[in-house]
This record gives sequence, C-alpha cells and structure tokens, in this order.
Amino acid sequence: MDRGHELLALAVPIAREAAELARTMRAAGVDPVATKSTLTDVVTAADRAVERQVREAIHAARPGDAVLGEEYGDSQKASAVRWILDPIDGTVNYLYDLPQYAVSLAAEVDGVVVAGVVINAATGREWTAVLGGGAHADGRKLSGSQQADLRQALVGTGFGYAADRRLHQAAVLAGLIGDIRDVRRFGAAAIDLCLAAEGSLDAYYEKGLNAWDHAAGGLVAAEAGLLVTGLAGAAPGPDMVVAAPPALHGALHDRLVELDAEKGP
Ligand code: LIP
Repeated sequence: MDRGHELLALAVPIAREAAELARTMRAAGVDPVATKSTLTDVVTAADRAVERQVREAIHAARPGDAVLGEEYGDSQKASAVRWILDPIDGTVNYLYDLPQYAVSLAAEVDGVVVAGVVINAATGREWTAVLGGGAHADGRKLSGSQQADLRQALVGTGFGYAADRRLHQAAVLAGLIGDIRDVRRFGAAAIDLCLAAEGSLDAYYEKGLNAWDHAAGGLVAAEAGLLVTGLAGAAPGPDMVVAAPPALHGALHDRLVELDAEKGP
C-alpha cells in the first residue's frame, strides 16, 4: 500500500470518531468558551475536545508524527509526516446548529499533502483523496463541474472574522457578482472545496484561509481535476485560494486579479 493510502487508512476512522464526538457535543448544547482574532471568531469546548481526541489517536498510532491543529497549534516535531487538522471547520455554523461543519484532516509528507478526509459531522457526508489516487465521495470518483462559462458559474466564497476584511471581500464580490450565475456562502471552506470537487459548486475562492481550512479539501478538489491555486502563480494560501475546473479557472482567476481580491486587509 503506498504512503498516501496508508495514511488515509488511519485518517478516516480517526475523523469519523471525531465527527461523532462533535455531533454528540452539539446535541448536548454548545456555547462559545472564548474568542480568538475578533469578537466573532469563537472557539467552543467541542473544537478543543475534538482536537485533543484526534491528537491522542494520531499519537497512539504514529507517536513520531507532527500535528498542526487550529486550536493547539504546531507540535514542532521534526518528522517527515505532519497532520493538518481543523477539528470543526465552520465553527459559527456549529454554534448556530446549521448543518454545515466538518472535521478536516490531511496528512503531509515532506511538505506535500498526500492524503485528506473531510467529514460533514452534521450529515455524515465524507470526502477523501490520495495524491495521484483520485478523490471520492459516497464510493463515487469525483470529477468536478463541466461548466466553462463564468457567466453560468455557481461560485462559493467566504468572509473573514475582521470587519475591514469583510468589507474588502464584499467589494470584490460586488465586482464579481454581475459576471457569474450566483454566489453561495455556506460557511466552511473544507466543505466548499469538496462541493466544488463534486460539481455541486462550479468554483470556489476565498481570501484569509489557514492551512487547516484548505489542506484536506484542497487535495480533494485537486484530485477531482480542479486547479487549486493562489493568484498570479502563487500557491494556495492565506492571500487566496481559488479552486475551479481548468476550463473555468482562468476567467475566474483573472477577474479576481482585476478586483484586487488578494489585496486589502
Ligand atoms: C471558517 C472557514 C470559512 C470562513 C470563515 C472561517 P473556521 O473557518 O471555513 O470558509 O469563511 O471565516 O475562517 O473558523 O470555522 O475554522
């Protein structure tokens, strides 16, 4: 079994148990326990509990591996394998009990993401990918949207926790909205990338994402045949993540460049 499939075989049961814990804690009621970058950037007890459970499971199976997680940071271990974890992506949806939040777990070897799983903890939907091995959901191989006309594209995006960034993102969207079919703001980047991978969205873009928001979902999208990039030749990262089929990527990319989408706060 190659490294990617070997690491995915470990990631999937760990992510399923994490999703179960998130669901159970959601059912018991959720309150913010703290705020992070802004007053609206909340963390719940479940974000922390799920991350601790995943870290313990990874440590038990592969004690030498490093982990980068949203809530407890980077374990700073010198290891070829690093796990990139968002215990609950879409925390605001989780807080409001909107069924669009996910456990997102990716495995990176020597800096390259080779395996990823995203599980919508509310619905149980599961997306997986292995580098060079394709992307799958519900036992189906994914291949993205066939849409080649930006004017007919249903595009997903998101907004940051800081008001000045949201104002810039809204101005970009105001410039783009007349050029596309419509926009969808579902609130969880990991799921948005997977919806683009299966063609439920034609494309997705967002500024301000952290590695844990897009590592696993980005591999699912790329293995479904989408181009997953930053702007102007950059890799996907905090300045911008754009995911679109090759026939659509250029037009969306160029419009986002024209609109200074990666600029601003
Ligand atoms: C969220 C992202 C979403 C973005 C939110 C937030 P979190 O991650 O998944 O796409 O629009 O501002 O960053 O904070 O729920 O892990």
